[in-house]
Amino acid sequence: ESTEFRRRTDLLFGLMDQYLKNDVFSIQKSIVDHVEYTVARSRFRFDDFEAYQATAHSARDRLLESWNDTQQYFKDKDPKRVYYFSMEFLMGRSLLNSLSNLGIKDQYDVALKQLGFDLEVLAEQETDAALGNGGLGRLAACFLDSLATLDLPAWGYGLRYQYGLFRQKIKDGFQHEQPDFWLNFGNPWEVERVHVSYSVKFYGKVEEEIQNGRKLYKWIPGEMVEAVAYDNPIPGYSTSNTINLRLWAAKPSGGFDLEAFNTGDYVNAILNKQKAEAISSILYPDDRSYQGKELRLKQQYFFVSASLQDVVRRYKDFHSDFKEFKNKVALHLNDTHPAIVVVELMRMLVDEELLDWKEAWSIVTSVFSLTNHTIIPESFEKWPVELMESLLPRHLQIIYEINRVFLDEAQKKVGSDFGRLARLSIVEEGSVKTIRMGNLALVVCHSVNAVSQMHANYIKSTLLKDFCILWPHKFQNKTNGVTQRRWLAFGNPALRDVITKWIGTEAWIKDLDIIAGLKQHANNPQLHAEWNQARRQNKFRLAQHIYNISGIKVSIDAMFDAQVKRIHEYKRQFLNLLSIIHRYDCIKNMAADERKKVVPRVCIFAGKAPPGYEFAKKIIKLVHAVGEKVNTDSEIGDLLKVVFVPDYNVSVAELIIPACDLSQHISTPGTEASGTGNMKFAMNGCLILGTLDGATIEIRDEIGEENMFTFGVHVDDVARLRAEGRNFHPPREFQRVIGMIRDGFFGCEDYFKALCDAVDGGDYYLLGHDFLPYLEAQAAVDKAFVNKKRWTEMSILSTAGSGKFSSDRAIREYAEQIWKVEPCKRPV
Ligand code: 4GP
Repeated sequence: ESTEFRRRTDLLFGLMDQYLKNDVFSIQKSIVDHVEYTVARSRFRFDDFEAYQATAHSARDRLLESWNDTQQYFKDKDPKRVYYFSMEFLMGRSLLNSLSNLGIKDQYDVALKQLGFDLEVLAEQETDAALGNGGLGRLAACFLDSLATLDLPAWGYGLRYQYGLFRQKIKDGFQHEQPDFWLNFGNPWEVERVHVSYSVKFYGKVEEEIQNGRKLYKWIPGEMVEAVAYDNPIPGYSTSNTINLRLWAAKPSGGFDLEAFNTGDYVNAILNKQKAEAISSILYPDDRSYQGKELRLKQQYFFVSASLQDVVRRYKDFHSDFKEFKNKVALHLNDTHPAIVVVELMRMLVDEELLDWKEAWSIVTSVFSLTNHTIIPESFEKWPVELMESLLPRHLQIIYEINRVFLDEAQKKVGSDFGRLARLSIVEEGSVKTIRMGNLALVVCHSVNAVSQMHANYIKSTLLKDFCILWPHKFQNKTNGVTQRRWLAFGNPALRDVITKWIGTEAWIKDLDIIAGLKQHANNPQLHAEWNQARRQNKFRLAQHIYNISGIKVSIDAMFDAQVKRIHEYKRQFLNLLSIIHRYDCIKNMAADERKKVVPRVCIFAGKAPPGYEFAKKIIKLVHAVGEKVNTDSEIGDLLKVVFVPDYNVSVAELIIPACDLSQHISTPGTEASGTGNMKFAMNGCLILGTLDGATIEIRDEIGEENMFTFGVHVDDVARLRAEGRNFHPPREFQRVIGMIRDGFFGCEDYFKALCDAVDGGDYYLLGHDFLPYLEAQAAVDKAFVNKKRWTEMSILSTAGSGKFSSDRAIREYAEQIWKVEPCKRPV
C-alpha cells in the first residue's frame, strides 16, 4: 500500500508542477484562462465585468492554495482554536483587499494595464457583501482581518443570507428599501462545500427513557433542515496564513421532501423547500421588534447548531473524549444573538455524548465568552417561552434546569432579595413569560466584555449591575478597533505613501503603534504640503462622486463635514441638521462683508434608516428638504451645501472617510457603546467633533483634547437632566430653528411635526441642552479651519494618535486575556 501511496503522491506532485506564480505573465495567463474557461467568454473579447470576474477567480485560486495549506497546518499542529460566532459580517468588497493582503496588488495592476484594463475600475464592479446592519457586523469583519494577520487559529461562523441589508433608494427625499440581490451574478469569493452539511432539527417532542439507571432525553424533531457550508477565505496581511469564514445556507432536508413527494404532495414538497430556504434568506434590519420572532430564532439556532456540529466534529477528529475540549476550543459570541448555542452545547454533551450534567456544565462554562455591543436594554433579546417550547422543546427544559441551579446558588449569595433574584432569573415572569437570552449568556459565559471603557463602566452600574455583584471577575472591557489595512493603507493610498515616507517604514500597516512616529514631524511644512496634497486628491474623488449621484457641485476648498452612520435618534443627526439650519439662517441675515468671513462647508450625510423606524426616515427626508432649500439658494453659493449620499455601505464609507476634514460623533453621552467610525476618521486625519461618549473619550485621551472638538452634557448628568426635562426652556436659537421646521419653511410641516414634538416634549436625547455648546464647538471648528497650518497639524496628530485603535490591538487582547489562544503561523 505504501508503494501505491508513493506512486500516487509522486504523480500528484508532478501534476501540481508548483504553486501559482505571481509574476505579471503568470497572472495574465490565469486571468485570461478564467475569461475563457470560467466566465466562458472569448479571451479576445470581454468587458469590465467579465474582466472583474476572471480577475477575482484568479485571486481566489491563490487564496485557496493558501487556505488549504493553512488549514492543513492547523490540523497538523492542533492548537487551541477560537471560533467567532456572529449573525452579521459586513465584509464589503474583496478584490483589492485580498490582492493587497496577499501582497500581489502591484503585479495585478501591471498585468491588467497591459491587457487594457484598470484594476480600480474593475474593483468597482464588485457588489458589497452587506451581511450586516452596522457597527457590530463591521467589527466582526475587521476582527477577521486581524485574526488572520496575527496568525491566530481562528474561524468565523455565520449565515449566508440570500439578501444582504436592503439597498437604499431615495425618491423625492424619501428612503425606499429594495432587496439586495447580491448573489445574482455569482460570488467568486466563496466556495460551496456540498459535502460539508449538517441536519438541524426543529419542533417535535422530547422522549425520556431510563438506561442503566440514568434518565436519557431524546429529542424527536418535527422538522429538519440541512445546513450547507460556504467557505470564504480570509487572507492575513504579510503572512502566508489564510483563515476561514464559514457561512451556512439552508437547504431542504432530503428525507422530508421525499415524504411529501411520495404521498403525491408535489406542491407542498416545493413549498417545504422554500420554507427551509427562508431560514438563510434575509438579514433582519435593526428593528427587531417588528419582525417575525420565530424566523429570527430559527435563524439563530440554525446557524449555531450547524457551527457547533462542525466544531465538535473537527475536535473529535483528534480526540476520543471531551477532556481536552476546554483546552482546544474557545467559542466567542458576538452579542447575544447566537446565545442559544450555550444550551445547544449542553444538549449535545448531555444527551448525545452522554456526559453527566456536572461535567458538561464545567465544559460549557469554560469555553464561551461574550461581547455586548449596546447600551439599549432591548438589545438583550427575549423569546416567549411558548415559542421556545414549540421550536426547541429540549432546549427549554435545559434552560429551566440551568436557571434552577443558578438561582439556588444566587440565593445563597443575595439571600431572599426576591427583587434581585427576579432580575437575575433567565426566565422573566409576566403577562408573556419569556426567556432572557442576555441573562442566559451572562450566566454561562466565563467572560463578558464591553467595547469601550465608558461602556464597561456604564453597563456595570446599570444593565449588568446585578450580575456584576455576583461575579465581578467576569466583566471587562476590550475597546474596539478597526483594521488599518482596509481603512487606511488600502483605502487611502495617497496618505499611506506619505505616512510611510515620513516614518520611514511601512511596518505600521501591521503594527499601528509605529504611526506615532509622525508626531515628531507634525510641524514640518514639507509634510504639511504632502499631507494636504494627498487629502485633496481624496476630496476631489468624493466631489466627483457627489456630482455624479446628485448633480451638486461642491468646492474642494470648502470644509467637508460628515456624519455617516446608521440613522438613529440617539446618534442625533437631528442635532446636526438643526445647526445647519441655524448656520443657513445666520448667513441669510448677514451683511455682504460679513459673509466673506464664513467658512464654506459641505455637510455630508449618509446612512440607512431601519425600515420600520419612522423617526429615522423623517430625518432622511429633512436632510433632503434642507438641502433642496440651501443648495439652490443663489445667495448662499459655496458657503453651504447639504448632501445626502445614498445607500451607505462599506464601499461608500471607503470613499467618504479619507476625504473629510471633519466628522461628527455626537450621540447623547451614555448611548453609543463605542463607535468605530470615529476611529476610521481619526486614522485618516479627519478631525473629530464629538461628545464624550463611547470610544470618543479614549480617542481624546490618545490624540489630545486640543486636537479635536468636544462639547455637551456629561454622562453623569444625563439622567438628572432628563428628569428635570419638563422645566427646561431651550435657548432662543433652538426654538427659532425648530419653529422654522414647524412653520413649513422646508415644506412637509405635517410630516416633520413628530421630529419637532420629540424635542419640544421631553427631549429624551437632550438636543435642547446641547444646542448652544454644540454651536460653540462648531464656531471653534470654523476658527481652526481658517488656520491652515494649525488644522494640518491637528490632522497629522489625529493620525499619529490612532495607534491604539487598530483591531490588531483589540484582537491581541482578546486572544491573550479571554480566549487564551496563540499564533500558529504557517511557514512560507
Ligand atoms: C454597535 C454599537 O452601536 C457601536 O457603538 C459599536 O461601536 C459597535 O456595535 C461595535 O461594537 N452595535 C450594533 C448592534 O451594531 O447591532 O447592536
